[in-house]
Amino acid sequence: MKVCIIGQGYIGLPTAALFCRNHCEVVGVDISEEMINNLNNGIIHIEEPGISDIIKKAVELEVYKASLTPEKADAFIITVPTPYIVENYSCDLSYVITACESILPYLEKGNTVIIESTIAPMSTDETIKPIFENAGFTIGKDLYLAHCPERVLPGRIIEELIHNDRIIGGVTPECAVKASEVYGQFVKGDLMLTEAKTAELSKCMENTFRDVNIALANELAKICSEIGVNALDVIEMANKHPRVNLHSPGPGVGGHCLAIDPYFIYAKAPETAKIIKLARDTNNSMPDFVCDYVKKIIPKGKIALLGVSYKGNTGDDRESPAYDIISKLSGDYEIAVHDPHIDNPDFLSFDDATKDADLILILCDHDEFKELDFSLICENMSNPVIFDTKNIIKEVPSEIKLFNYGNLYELS
Ligand code: SAJ
Repeated sequence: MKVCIIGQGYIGLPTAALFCRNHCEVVGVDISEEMINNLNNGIIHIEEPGISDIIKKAVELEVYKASLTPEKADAFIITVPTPYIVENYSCDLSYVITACESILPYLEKGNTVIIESTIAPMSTDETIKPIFENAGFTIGKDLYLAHCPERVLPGRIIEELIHNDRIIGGVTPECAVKASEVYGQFVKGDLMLTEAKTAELSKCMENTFRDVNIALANELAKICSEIGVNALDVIEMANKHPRVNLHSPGPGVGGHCLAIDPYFIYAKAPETAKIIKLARDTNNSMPDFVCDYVKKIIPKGKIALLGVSYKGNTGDDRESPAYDIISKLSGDYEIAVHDPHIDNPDFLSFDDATKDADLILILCDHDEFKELDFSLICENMSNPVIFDTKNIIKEVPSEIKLFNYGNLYELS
């Protein structure tokens, strides 16, 4: 099978790798010339275990090729970003539409087209299907169109792409069958065949479920800091109940999924999707909450800010609440950023960031931050204080003062 994948990012490239490893030929298309050149030399641009080796080998064996333009293939998979439109929170389909239009000259009867990008409910039927119908195809008869959302966790993408169950939302039942044959090349999880609109809403709801639960944990952290209870203990105790799973509070919710997908549902039913919108607002309010407590801990001085990735052990900083926190604090404080997973000339080493700092502010749970060099901290800081918004520091020596969501009420 030959597969043409439009978009060689966090999902498109690992997906390409797995097709290659399972004896398919892949053309990976992207708009970035630099990325294409690198990929054709086996150099990848994402930090994700396992992918680099597969792509290197696939380039050598000439089963993977990156290109600026699509080619004829049996299946076309669209994995381009879908941001939200700031004014009305709706799903910005412009990249998906452009990608669909870009494959039109290469499409042949019998091909399968799959949209993997997360899209708002009804997008496939109302917006994407007409692009192909207007080009003369009859969907379900001579072209097969489906929405098959990805549902993988950064850091475990290869593992999850293979083993997670997969939603296959066909525009017609025939489309779902054809799309399932494509994923049958490498997916070992169940392939669940359904309608496109069901697939769209299921995907958005998965991330909304998590966003709402995180909002609940964040609201609990705020309540506890107000009334004088240890929020972390509450979560630990409550989670001993067999049917309770309180999530973890943090500095806010980042990433390209949880921070965006709930808006796609909200935009479709703004009068009804009240919990969904409130959860987004609560999570968006966390940078302010963090900044308020930073101000209570130190009114001015130097902050060593650890971690700007949106989640631990990735170099992905999309929608990271850290940037909001940096911009809110930088007027009043000297901010020294350290993030071992992000290549940025403005970021400092741990030693330089903490030198003469008044506060260490932890915003991300990278493994490197779980075991900090406390003796270096005591050497570098005259009055060492840590504010750990991710609850990753379990114990500190007596010379260091630790704040986390368990004891913020001491500052109220
Ligand atoms: N976070 C918290 N508290 C928690 C859990 C997470 O504050 O208890 C924060 C994280 O720090 C991060 C954000 O939420 O800023 C999102 O992290 P995440 O690990 O929950 O989610 P993503 O965006 O990396 O991946 C999600 C996953 N969805 C679900 O778990 C329902 C993944 O399976 C999806 O494939 C992915 O979104 C996607 O592509 O949609």
